[in-house]
Amino acid sequence: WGSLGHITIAYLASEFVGEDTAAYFKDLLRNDTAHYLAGVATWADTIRYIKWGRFTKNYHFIDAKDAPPTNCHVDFERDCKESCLVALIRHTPECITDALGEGWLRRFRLENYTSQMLGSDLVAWRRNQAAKFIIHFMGDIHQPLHAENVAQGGNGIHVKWASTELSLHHVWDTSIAEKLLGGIHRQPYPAALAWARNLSAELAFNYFERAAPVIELQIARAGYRLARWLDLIFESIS
Ligand code: DCM
Ligand code: DCM
Ligand code: DCM
Ligand code: ZN
Ligand code: ZN
Repeated sequence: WGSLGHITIAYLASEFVGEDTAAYFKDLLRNDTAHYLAGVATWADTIRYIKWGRFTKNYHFIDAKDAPPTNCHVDFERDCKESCLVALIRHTPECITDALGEGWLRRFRLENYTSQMLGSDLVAWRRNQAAKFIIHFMGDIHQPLHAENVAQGGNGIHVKWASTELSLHHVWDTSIAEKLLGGIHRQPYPAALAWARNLSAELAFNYFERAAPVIELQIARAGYRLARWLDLIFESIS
């Protein structure tokens, strides 16, 4: 998701968590306001682009090698190599048992962020970081194109959106949600490049009307599930 999606999911989660869970995460994230989850929801996207955080770039998705639209499912054995989105949140770190190469310990410590949070020996800044990854990845795991291999999650599918050429991935990450919430206004695409649009698939006229409810449902699920997940983490360690 784009920022709007992640922030919305985090606000939803803060509506649903228990009081004690909220107090715990406000303390951990050093933020006593209503924005304590929303304020860190996009942090994982900001560190993808800086040197030390580059290893987390591929953590935001899992490439399910299924066959949509006839057969849609994630197969953990098939789709998750040494690290993937699902493994980051899952409690049992099955998927990284094959990652016994160099740097295994470091990868292990950074990969399964839920396991990290449940451990008692985690230094405070790492616990803080693990929480921020969980808040973000619980969102991404609900973006359908973040769990699909075809055209790298739709990044290679070019479509027309409000006379602009965008990837289908971007439309699902950002454009539909922004339109739904009356978001930003886009400049018309430069006329000189207009001819290039015939490379693009024309989205069905009612694509927005059909996709928007799916996105709303996924955002709602992500927010509610994130809240329950944080509650369970808090209950386990308290
Ligand atoms: N690293 C990290 N989080 C940071 C800073 C760095 O995960 N905030 C990465 C880069 C380090 C590696 O983790 O080389 C190991 O860090 P450490 O030696 O602090 O465990
Ligand atoms: N962090 C770190 N080492 C750095 C930079 C950041 O360990 N050189 C960690 C600490 C926090 C997170 O990254 O978990 C960012 O923290 P903050 O937003 O409070 O700066
Ligand atoms: N992405 C994805 N599946 C892939 C590759 C990328 O879901 N196989 C996501 C990650 C980012 C967006 O697509 O949200 C753009 O990725 P990148 O910046 O790596 O091109
Ligand atoms: Zn995305
Ligand atoms: Zn992400």
